[in-house]
Amino acid sequence: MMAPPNNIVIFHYPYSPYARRVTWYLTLRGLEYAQCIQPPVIPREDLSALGVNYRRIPVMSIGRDIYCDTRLILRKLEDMFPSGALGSKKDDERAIERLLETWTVEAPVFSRAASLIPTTLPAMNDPKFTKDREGFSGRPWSKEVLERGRPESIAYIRNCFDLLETTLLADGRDWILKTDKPSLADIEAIWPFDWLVEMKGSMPANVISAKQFPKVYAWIQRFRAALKVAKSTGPKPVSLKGPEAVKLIITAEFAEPNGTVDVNDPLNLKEGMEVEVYPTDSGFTHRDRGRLVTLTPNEVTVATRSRVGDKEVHIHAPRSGFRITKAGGESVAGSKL
Ligand SMILES: N[C@@H](CCC(=O)N[C@@H](CS)C(=O)NCC(=O)O)C(=O)O
Repeated sequence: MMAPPNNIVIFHYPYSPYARRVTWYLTLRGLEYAQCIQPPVIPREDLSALGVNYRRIPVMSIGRDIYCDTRLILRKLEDMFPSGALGSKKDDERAIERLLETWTVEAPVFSRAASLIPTTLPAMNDPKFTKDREGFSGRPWSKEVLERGRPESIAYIRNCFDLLETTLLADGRDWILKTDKPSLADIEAIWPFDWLVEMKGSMPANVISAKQFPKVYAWIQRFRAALKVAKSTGPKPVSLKGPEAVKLIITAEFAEPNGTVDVNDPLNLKEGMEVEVYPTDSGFTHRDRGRLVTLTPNEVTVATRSRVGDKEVHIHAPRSGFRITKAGGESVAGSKL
C-alpha cells in the first residue's frame, strides 16, 4: 500500500461546506492529497477506529497526527507546505484573513446560513438526519423551528452580502486582496455564501440575488470558474477506503515532534496530564481524552491510542472554540463561557 500523497488524508463528505474550505484550498494550490469519504451522519467508523471521538467534519491526518477543525487544518497546511501557500505575508492582509475566518466560522454567519436550508430538502425530511443534527447542535432542528427563524436569518445574511458588496469588493476588484488568483482571504470569506447561492430556495430573490449584490455574485462565479480550472488541470485526490486509510495512518510516522506545554497557560495544565478536549459551539458531547502533549496559545494536542491496532496517535485542536478540562474534573458542556 502506498502512502497517501504528502501523507495527507482528508476525512469528509463532499457537500459539507466546512470540508470545502479545505478541499478548495488543496485544489487551488494543486497540493496532492488522499480523501476518505465519510457518511453525513454519525457513527463514522473510520474515525472511531483511529481513536477519534470528535464528531465534526472535516478531519485531516498527516502521518499519525490528526487535526480537527478547519481553522487549525488550514493553518497547518500553510505552515507545513509553505511553498505555494495561499496566505498573505503582509501583516494587514493577514489580519483581514483572520478576521474573515472569525467572521464566517465563529460569528453567527454559518449558523444563520445553515438555518436557511430549505425545509423541502430531502435531508430535512429524513428523521435520521434531523435527529443527528439536533444532537450536533444541541438545539431543536425541526422544520417548524427553521421556518420560524427564517426571516431573521435572511435579514442577517443580507447584511453579510451587503458588507462584502459595499466594502471589500466595492472597488470592483476580482479577489479580496487584489491578488491575481483567489487567495486564502477569498476562501475564508466565500464559503457560506457560495453554499447558500448553490442551495436553491435558500434565499428569496427579491431580497438577495445578483440584482441587489452584483459584485458578490460575480465574485462567486469567478471563484467557481477558478476552481474548475484548478480541478481540471491539477492532481485528482486519491480515494481511500476506511480500513485502508486507518492502516496507512497507524503505521505512519508522526508528522510533528511533540510540542511544549506552556507553563504560563491560564488553564494551568501540566504536560502528561489526562485531559479532555472538545468543541464548545457544536458537537460538544464528543470528547477526546488523552495525555496532554502540547499546549500553546493556538493549539492543544493529546496523545491517545487507535482503537484498531492500538497505536499512539496525536489529536490536535485549535484553542479557539475548544475547551480543555482535566479528565474526571468538572466540565460545563455546551456553555459558551
Ligand atoms: N468549526 C468547525 C465546524 C465543522 C462543522 O460544523 N462541520 C459540520 C459539517 S459542515 C459537521 O460536522 N456537522 C455534523 C456532523 O457531520 O457530524 C470547523 O471549522 O471545522
